[in-house]
Amino acid sequence: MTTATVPSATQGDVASKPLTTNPHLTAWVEQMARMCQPDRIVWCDGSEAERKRLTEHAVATGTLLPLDQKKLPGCYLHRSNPNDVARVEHLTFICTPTKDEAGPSNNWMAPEDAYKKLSELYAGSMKGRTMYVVPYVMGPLESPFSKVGVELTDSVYVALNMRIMTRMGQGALDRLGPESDDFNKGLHCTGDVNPERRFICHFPQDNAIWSFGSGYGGNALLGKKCLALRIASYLGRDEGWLAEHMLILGVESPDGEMTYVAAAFPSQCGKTNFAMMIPPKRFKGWKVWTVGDDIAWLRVGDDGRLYAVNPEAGYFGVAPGTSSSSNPTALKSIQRDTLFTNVAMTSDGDVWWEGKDGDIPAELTDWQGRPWSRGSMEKAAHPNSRFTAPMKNNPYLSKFADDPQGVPISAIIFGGRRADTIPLVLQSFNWTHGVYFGATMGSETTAAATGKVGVVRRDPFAMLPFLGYNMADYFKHWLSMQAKIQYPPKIFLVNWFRKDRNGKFVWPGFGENMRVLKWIVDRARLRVGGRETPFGWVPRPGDLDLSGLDIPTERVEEATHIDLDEWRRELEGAGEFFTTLGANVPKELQMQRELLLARIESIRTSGPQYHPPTTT
Ligand code: GTP
Ligand code: SPV
Ligand code: MN
Repeated sequence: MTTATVPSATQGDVASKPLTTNPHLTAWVEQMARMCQPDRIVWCDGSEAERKRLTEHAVATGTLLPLDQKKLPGCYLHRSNPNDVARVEHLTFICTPTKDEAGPSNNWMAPEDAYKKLSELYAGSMKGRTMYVVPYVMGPLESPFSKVGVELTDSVYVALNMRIMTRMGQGALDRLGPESDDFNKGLHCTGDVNPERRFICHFPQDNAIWSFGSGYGGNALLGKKCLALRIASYLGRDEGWLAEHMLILGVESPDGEMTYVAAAFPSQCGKTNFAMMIPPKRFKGWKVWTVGDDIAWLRVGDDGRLYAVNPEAGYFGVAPGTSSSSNPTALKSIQRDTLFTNVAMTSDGDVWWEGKDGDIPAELTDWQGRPWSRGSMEKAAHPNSRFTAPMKNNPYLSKFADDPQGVPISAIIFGGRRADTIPLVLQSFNWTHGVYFGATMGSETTAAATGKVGVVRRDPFAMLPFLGYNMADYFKHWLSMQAKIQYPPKIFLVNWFRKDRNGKFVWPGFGENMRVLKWIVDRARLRVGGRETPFGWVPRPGDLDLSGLDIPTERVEEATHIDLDEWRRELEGAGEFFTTLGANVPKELQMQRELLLARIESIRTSGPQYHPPTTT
């Protein structure tokens, strides 16, 4: 192991005594420490004094660079290893006893093989380093649905990020109590940040996560994708609830009526932006309140409605494209106590990224710490550069963001990044058809994961990289939820990313998505019309409020257009995808697909010329 580059302890990094007497926790920490052999163990209590200490240590050792503390108080920049800038789906494993349990859409390793392989990597890997013990809760501290986790990490950056993203510290230990062994055991070691020696392994049966060789985002902040989605989805199947890659928002009408909506879009496809939307002028008096921007835990309440809780306490948001016109709420949320990762820096200690407001600075330091000048062909900020901001910073944080029961959901929205085929908005005919929307979602790949960008792939429920068990069983689980929900949310499909012949987005998106959201809310409340198409309900002309929208009618038509040939290809693609998932894909979804295909055929063979619906 390379100890030469490892920083030595500073004052802020001195060993501490266990903050609990819980024998399960202390024994596990000792066992992991025997394997990793850190020089010292630091238990995190989540206090302000601790934040200060750890931050000073991170600055002293070069892990964090202070930004202009007058302009951006409490804000720091971190630069990750350039080979470690995104999630690594090909190195992420679900380690269930059988391969079939993980299913064909996941990478699988036998648990004993994974433990053995990673034990060898962990052995002595924290020599010369500190092991931080980071206790945390996913979900509000008082919620009966929340889950306790403990992450052992050699990264002070991870400890500081977990402090923002979760309820971290003494509160988690108090919640766990002196005797319970009901906590997720997360072990994270940055190792030598070698992609050849990088593994993110999940052991759902053991409620354990072992991550080695990456210090970035979802690979390293184990409460987020690893626990709150992969492990939680597995628990949800057994316990009758859903862990989803969804934002949660509340939309308030001028007369104070609140409607809650959850929406699943794949990584870098607009969740944070939608969750923080500022409605355009035309929608004076309307407000959108953020409950969550990435993850939703959905359960059926005693009143038969579906309730959503955001298990996180902060935003790990995409920086590029964030501006006062696209997302002013995010901009306000990152003015203080925010950690920036892989963005560019100005000479006066401010942050910068492509798509930020104002003139492009003439000179910058790029995300790798190199000088950068305007006009350079290279991006100054990495496309997956991020901010980590406390949700408390959000001026439009819902007052129910901390509610132990969550908020009642009236509509579920699925959406992807699709240059063609998928219209601006479509409502499903029923729950099964809505589950079909989710199960067959397609989206272009983005910089959130390593690999090629811009390739359309099936990403069911935006959960392809985040599901902790077999995809076909997950579809079944979604279908089975209908029987449990007395008042099921209405289900919609949206696409903000349709392009014209010149490759330009046809729909303006961002705040203008309020027009679509308004129709969705009104449909969910059964008070606006729609037109039936073979593939779902769409707004009739006049149903979408387009007043004040400064784009030609043809653009709206292009955005809402339904093309039978494109849909036939879409349905064929979905069929091929189902085949890859094995024989267990629920019959309801197979038949749904066949029904839709048959509708196209009957229009083609017997009907008059099909008139695609227009919304204008
Ligand atoms: P993850 O954090 O990776 O899960 O991403 P996310 O789903 O929260 O996506 P986010 O809101 O950060 O948006 C990702 C990218 O899509 C940013 O570059 C946005 O500027 C862009 N984007 C978001 N909403 C819209 C939209 O309505 N239209 C267009 N054209 N782009 C959008
Ligand atoms: C995503 O990729 O969906 C993210 C970022 O939200 S990460 O935490 O890295 O998974
Ligand atoms: Mn995400």
